Amino acid sequence: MSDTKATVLVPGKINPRVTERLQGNVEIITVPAGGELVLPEGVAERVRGIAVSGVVSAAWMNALPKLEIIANFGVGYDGVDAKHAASRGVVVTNTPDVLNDEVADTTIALLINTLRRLPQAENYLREGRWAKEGAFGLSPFSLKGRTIGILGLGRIGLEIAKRLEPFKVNLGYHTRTKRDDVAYTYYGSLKEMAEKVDTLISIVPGTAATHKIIDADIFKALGPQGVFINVGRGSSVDEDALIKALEDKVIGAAGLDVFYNEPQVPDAFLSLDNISMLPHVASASVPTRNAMADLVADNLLGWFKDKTVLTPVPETPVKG
Ligand code: NAP
Ligand code: 8YV
Repeated sequence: MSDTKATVLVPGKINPRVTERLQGNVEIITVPAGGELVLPEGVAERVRGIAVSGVVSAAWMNALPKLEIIANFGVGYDGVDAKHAASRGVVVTNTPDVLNDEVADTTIALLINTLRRLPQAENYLREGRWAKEGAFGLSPFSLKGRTIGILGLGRIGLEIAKRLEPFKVNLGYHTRTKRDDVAYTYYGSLKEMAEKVDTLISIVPGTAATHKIIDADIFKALGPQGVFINVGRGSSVDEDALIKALEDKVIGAAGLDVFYNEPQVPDAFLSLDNISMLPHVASASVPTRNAMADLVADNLLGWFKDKTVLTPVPETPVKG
C-alpha cells in the first residue's frame, strides 16, 4: 500500500467490523445512503473504493472518476449495478460461501415454523392461553412426506437440500442449467416444478430474470396443500398475488425472510394467520456477519495492496 491512504466511501449503515478493520488503513468517508451523492469539494475526485450494504447506482459510479472497487456486504449484490461497474472497469466483490450454513439453517427453521406454526404456539403460551384455554390447535401441515422443490440450487440452495435429506422428504430443484453433480429431480421450468411439488423454497438472486417469477400462476400450480418459503429476494415474488393466494387458500401457507420493498411489509401480510415472517435475518448471527464483514474488508485491503480481490462477482473485469 502506498503512503497516501485510499479513500473509501461508506453509504449508510454497514456492519461496524467493516469500518473497524479498515480504520487506519484507508480514509473512511461516510455519507447518507441513496439519493443524490453529495460530497465536500474535492472528495469525489479521490474516492477509490466503496463499502456498501445496500445500493450503489450507476449515477454514483459516474460521479466518482477514480472509483476502482465496490465491496458489497452480502452475497446478493442486486443493489449494485455490476454491469455498469464493469463497463467502467470498476471491480465489484460480494460475500459468498461464508454465510451458506447460516442461511440454510435459518431456511429449515422458517420452513418448520411455517408448517408447524411454532411461533404462534409460543405466543399462545406467553399470552397465558395454554392454562386458560387448553392445548394449542393442531397444525394443519407437517413436513413429513413432503415433496420439496428448490428454486436455485447454487451455493446456498445446495446446503438447504443437504439439510433436508435427513428429513426423508422428496427433493427436486429448478435452475436454468441442470447440475450433473446431484441426484435430486430436475425440473425444466418453475411452473413444472410448482405443479409437481407441494413445497417451494426460493433461493435465487434478485435479477431482471427472476423479477416476480413467482406469481399467481405458480401459486395455483402449488395448490391448497402448498407451502411457499422465500429466503432469496422479495423481488422474485408478486406480493399482491401471494396475499390473494394466502387469503383465498389457493396455497396453504408461506414463510418469508425477504420482501419486495424492505423494510416495508404489506399490512395484508400482518393480518394473515397462515404466514410466518422474519425481518431478513437468515445470515444475521454475530459469527456469520463477522465473516461477511472480514470478507468486505479483505477484498478492499487486498485491492489497495496489490490489486487482488478474494471474491469478485461474475460481471467484474478481474478474477480473484
Ligand atoms: P448462487 O450460488 O449464485 O446460486 C444461485 C442459484 O440460482 C443458481 O443455482 C442459479 O442457477 C439459480 N438461478 C439464477 N437465476 C435463475 C433464474 N432466472 N431461474 C432459475 N434459477 C436461477 O447464489 P447463492 O450464494 O446461493 O445465493 C443466492 C441468493 O440468495 C443471493 O443472491 C441472495 O439474493 C439470496 N440470499 C438471501 C439471504 C437472506 O438473508 N435472506 C442471505 C444470503 C443470500 P442457474 O444460473 O443455472 O439458473
Ligand atoms: C444480508 C443477504 O442480510 O447476503 C445476502 O445476500 O441478503 C444477507 O446476508 C444482506 O446482504 C446485508 O444486509
